[in-house]
Order: sequence, then C-alpha cells, then structure tokens
Amino acid sequence: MTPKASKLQSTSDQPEQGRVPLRLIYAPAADESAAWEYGQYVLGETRFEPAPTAIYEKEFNHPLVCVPTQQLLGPPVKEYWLSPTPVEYRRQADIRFGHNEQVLFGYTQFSLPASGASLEKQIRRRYDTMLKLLRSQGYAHLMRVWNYLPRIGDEIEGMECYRRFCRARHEAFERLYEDLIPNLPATSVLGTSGTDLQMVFLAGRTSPHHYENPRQVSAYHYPQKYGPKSPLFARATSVRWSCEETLFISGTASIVGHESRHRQDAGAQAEEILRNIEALIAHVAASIRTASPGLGGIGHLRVYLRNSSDLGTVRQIVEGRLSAPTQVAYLQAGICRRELLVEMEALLSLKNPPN
Ligand code: 3EB
Repeated sequence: MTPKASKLQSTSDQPEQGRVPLRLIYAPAADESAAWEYGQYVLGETRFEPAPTAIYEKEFNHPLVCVPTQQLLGPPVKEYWLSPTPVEYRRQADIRFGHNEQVLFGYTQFSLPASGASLEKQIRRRYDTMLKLLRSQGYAHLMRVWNYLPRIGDEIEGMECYRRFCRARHEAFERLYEDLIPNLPATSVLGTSGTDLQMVFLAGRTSPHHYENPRQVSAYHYPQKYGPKSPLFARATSVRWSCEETLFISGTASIVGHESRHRQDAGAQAEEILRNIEALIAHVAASIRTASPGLGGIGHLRVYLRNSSDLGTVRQIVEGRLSAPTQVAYLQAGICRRELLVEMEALLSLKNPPN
C-alpha cells in the first residue's frame, strides 16, 4: 500500500465518534497519483490553473474546480477536501456535488454575461438554484462559499462588477431566508482572469456558528457608499464535530471599521490583515471557551495578491507571524476594492473545550 493510502486507511479505522467529516489536504499539483489514491474519499478538489484536460474530467467523479489564477510561490499545489467515508457524487441543475453523511461540496460555473442586468439575473438564479438544491438534499446550512469573479473591479454599465455581484447575492438570499443574518456563511470573492463566474460551497446538515470581527463593521452593515446592497457574508464560520471544531475564516482585507487602511501599501495591509485574523481567532476561541491558538494555529492560509511584485514584502511579514506547520498558498487575484492589494483567508482546527 502506498503511504498516502495507508494514512487514509488508518483515518477510516477510527471509531465514527472521532472522525472529522471533512479535512483539507494540499498535494503537489504535478502528482496525478494523489487523486487515484484518495479515490472516492475526495469530496472536491480545487486547482489554481486554467481548465482541465478532457481526460481528467472523464477519469474522476469528484467535482474539480480549476481557478484560472497564478500560484506565485513554490511548487504548485492542489487542494483536496477529504472525507473519512466514501463519497457519493451527483450532478443536478448545473451543479456538481460530492457528499458524505454530514457535508456536501458543490461547484457550479457559468459564463459571465456582458450586460449588467443579465449578469445580476444569472447570479441571482445560480444562488437560488444552489440554495434550493442544498435544502432538497438535506444540507441546508452553508458553511463556506468561494466566488471567483472575472472582471471583479471593472465597471459594467456604470457600476462595478463586484457591487453588482453583491446586489444579486443580496436579492437571492433575501428571497430564500426569512432571517438573513444567522444564515450568512464565511465567504471569499476573488477576481480571476477567466471568463466564467465560479461558485464553490461547503454545506452541512446542522447549523454552524457564524462570527463577526470585533475590529470590523459587519459587512452586511456596511454603509451605502460601498454599493447599493451590502455584501452578505460572515467574517468566520465554525462547525463543531464530536472531536474538534473546524473554523473557516473569510477573505480578510486591510479594513478596520468599514474603511480601507494603508492604501497602496501591501506590507502594511498584510500586517493589518494579520491583526484582523488574530482578533477574530481570539474572539471565536473566547466564545467557545477554549484557549486561542493565535495565528500559529492556522492550518491553511491562502494569501491573495493583486500585484505579484508584492510577493517578497508580504511573504516576509506572513512568515514572520506564522508558525512552520501552516500551509500557505500565495495566489494572484483581483480584490474587491481598488485600494486593496492583499487579502487572506484561513482554515483552522480548534479543540473542543473540556466539558
Ligand atoms: C471586505 O471585508 C473585503 O463579498 O463575500 C471579503 C470576503 C470581502 C467576502 C464578500 C468580500 C466578501 O469587505 C472583501
């Protein structure tokens, strides 16, 4: 047996009680054997490269997201969300998904329409379809959403694409949820160089906990100057399993209150972002009465840079504040406000507090 398969085996040998229903692995992008070894234990996969070869699509059943973006440092990685039990795969209404007993990984994409009105209509429709599908499948609770949005900063008929996205998402959520705020999940919205809007989501059967950042105004309460309808997302979402808690930290920018800080200074923005994330982790840990692991507790970190030339500066700051076991991916991406150059998102495991 290969080392990877045996590792997986020992995970599945654990009693049901002690298993986490989803865990993230970074694997070398060049290593196609990983997909074979993880086989039907893959809930979903994300790569940071343009569309796959046709062969790849035929060989694997799991949802494969190919984000047309550039990884800026180190050997290219791909992300696998792994399940401790075999995954069931389906495709319905343009949404591909893989699920086990507790969680669902879904993926949908569509070509971004050129006109403002049809762009918003398509986004509303896709969110509507996605939320209805989750309900009908019994995974009604969104835990994490990634939106990859081409032309994020472009004006389309006088309004920024990101603002149109926010309005369309807002209208879709408003229609489907009676009580909005308790249902908003951790989210990221990044610009890509592609032509398709890509939406990736993790959902579960039970209601997760959502958190706001004590240093920031909740995005859903942003004033109108940032767009006609506020961005609907939580700063973080955590899901409690029997043995531990999974904490998803949303895309986090150099925003304090609701204002951007350190315009056009990537290094200072990176430092502000790390203060934001640190404060958020401490806030969540205090809420669940466990000791804060701090930034050192981050398992996986994605660092998005508008300009690849800022890599050296930002990397030095990140490496100075994080501990060695954190897996970091530096990616080139568009960011929602013009003056923002950096954004980061994180994934952590938190120990459940002693009873
Ligand atoms: C911000 O805090 C930065 O619209 O879903 C980060 C994460 C941002 C998610 C979203 C936007 C979103 O406003 C931008």
